Amino acid sequence: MAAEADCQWMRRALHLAARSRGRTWPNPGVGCVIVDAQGVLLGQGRHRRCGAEHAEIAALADCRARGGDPRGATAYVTLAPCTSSGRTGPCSTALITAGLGRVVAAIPDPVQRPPGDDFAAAGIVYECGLLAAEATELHAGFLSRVSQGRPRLTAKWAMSIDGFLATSSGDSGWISCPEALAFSRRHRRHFDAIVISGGTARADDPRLLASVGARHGPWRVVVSASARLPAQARLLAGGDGPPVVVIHDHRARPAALAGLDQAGVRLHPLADAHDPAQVVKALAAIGFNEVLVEGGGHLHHALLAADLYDRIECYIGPLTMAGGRPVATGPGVATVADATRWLPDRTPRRLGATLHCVYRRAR
Ligand code: AOF
Ligand code: ZN
Repeated sequence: MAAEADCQWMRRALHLAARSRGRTWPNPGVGCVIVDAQGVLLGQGRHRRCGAEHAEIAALADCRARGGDPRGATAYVTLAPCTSSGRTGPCSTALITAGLGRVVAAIPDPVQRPPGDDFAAAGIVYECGLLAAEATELHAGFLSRVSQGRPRLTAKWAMSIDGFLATSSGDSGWISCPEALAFSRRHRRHFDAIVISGGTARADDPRLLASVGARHGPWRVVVSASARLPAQARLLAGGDGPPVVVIHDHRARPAALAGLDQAGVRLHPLADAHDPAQVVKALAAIGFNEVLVEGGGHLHHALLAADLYDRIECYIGPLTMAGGRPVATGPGVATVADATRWLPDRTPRRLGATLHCVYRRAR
């Protein structure tokens, strides 16, 4: 049984790490806390963006800035310290040089050589596995991309009680209430990228921003084989929001591609942009760890049918349509036995008159 104090400090490191969600891709948003033998916090830090110092280095710097001495202290890290030099130096070496007495990691880093031998040689006690389930959830996108070559994929849709995304004529405004709209917009900032289909881009003309006028935030990705986006699309307007990527294929006309290129769009060609596996691979190749797919029905159908979603965030608005455009447009399974099973992730939350339900794929 892990000591309660150890759990508390690791929880603090996890909270710090959670603040980096959506900001560090392709890197994981790691958190680190340094505590002395008396149980006094000496310093804390987190990885804030790709290319910036790692969590351990930030925590050591914080410790020194507060006039603390990390010698003999314990470092709690949400992911095992790195042992190689990438954009920054190995954190294992920095911790050894700083003279720490003990390092506690929540989970191993699958792309790094484990630091245990280096720590042992330096006389540092090293433990890995504290609050592993929580850290695995927090770093799930990074772990999925580096271990399986795909980001963690979350589907998001707002539907009527009777299961429609839009009316038969395509009207989808105000299915949920203002509280739910505000929540779901802010919630976008926890993701590295927001993905929609070309059809949704043309029909709804969304900006896909995490807040009004946001310069930073998730990249905006449109999957459109033909790369057809109206020149006046709000996604392209202004040019000061987060980058826009269009994933397309040979069906795209050169003139359409040239127009997008001129508008500053990053073009990502595929052999077949209708193949969901290729799209997901492309998202991983760009470096996204956590991706939110906001529709529409054809894209949801393709990804559901290929069992490529890991999570679903479903908003149920307080209305019925008695028909309309379904969440997934396409042939479904033949029998209930063939249906895909999902685990409710938490108690549904009420946002005004809207229910927010989260499901996790039972893999
Ligand atoms: C850590 N602490 O805070 C993070 C780690 O290119 P670099 O130098 O930023 O290294 C990126 C790799 O470092 C990344 O792939 C992952 O394995 C690890 N991330 N490691 O010790 C941190 N963010
Ligand atoms: Zn590191």
